[in-house]
Amino acid sequence: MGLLTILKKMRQKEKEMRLLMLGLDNAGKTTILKKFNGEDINTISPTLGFNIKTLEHKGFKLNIWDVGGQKSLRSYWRNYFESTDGLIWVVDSADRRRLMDCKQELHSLLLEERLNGATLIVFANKQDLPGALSADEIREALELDNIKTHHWLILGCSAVTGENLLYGVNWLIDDIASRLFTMD
Ligand SMILES: Nc1nc2c(ncn2[C@@H]2O[C@H](COP(=O)(O)OP(=O)(O)OP(=O)(O)O)[C@@H](O)[C@H]2O)c(=O)[nH]1
Ligand SMILES: [Mg+2]
Repeated sequence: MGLLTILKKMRQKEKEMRLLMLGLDNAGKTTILKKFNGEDINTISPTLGFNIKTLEHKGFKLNIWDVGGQKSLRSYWRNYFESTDGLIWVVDSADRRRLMDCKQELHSLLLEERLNGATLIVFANKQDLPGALSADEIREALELDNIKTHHWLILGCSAVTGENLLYGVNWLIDDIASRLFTMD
């Protein structure tokens, strides 16, 4: 039995999943993570390294990695790719100016070999802001329909109101579970 198989079996037993949250700076990654975990969201500052949160949800142990998205930090993203089961791509839906940037960063991630098997959820965040583009508009701008290599879903959400966060995470872990744990 190869090492990878053994590692996979161990994770299967613990029902553990590794989720990686990425996106441009200011998208709302850290706010989403804190809101999802029931923490105060009023004292968040830009992430210069990463945050990791381990939480139990629906019988799974989720290890959620939230990595800073500033341009100078993006070259470090690759350090977090290994063993990623789910990619959470967070978009500031009101940041029209950087949508092309956002699209390019996402599509180059999807070419990464180490993210090959990962399920993708795109959170079109900040839907509570009046100027926010809808999830459909973000889907078009990011050309999500061209993605054939990964299971994906886009959802409008708000880290401030909490809208759709639970639904999105549930969809993500259901999709991952159907790939990883169907042999039980
Ligand atoms: N109105 C509104 N503001 C939000 C929402 N989510 C995040 N914000 C705000 O957006 C700003 C950036 O949020 P962060 O969670 O720090 O963003 P981030 O993606 O972690 O940014 P980096 O750590 O720099 O990569 C903060 O001022 C948040 O309060 C949202 O859903 N609605
Ligand atoms: Mg952050």
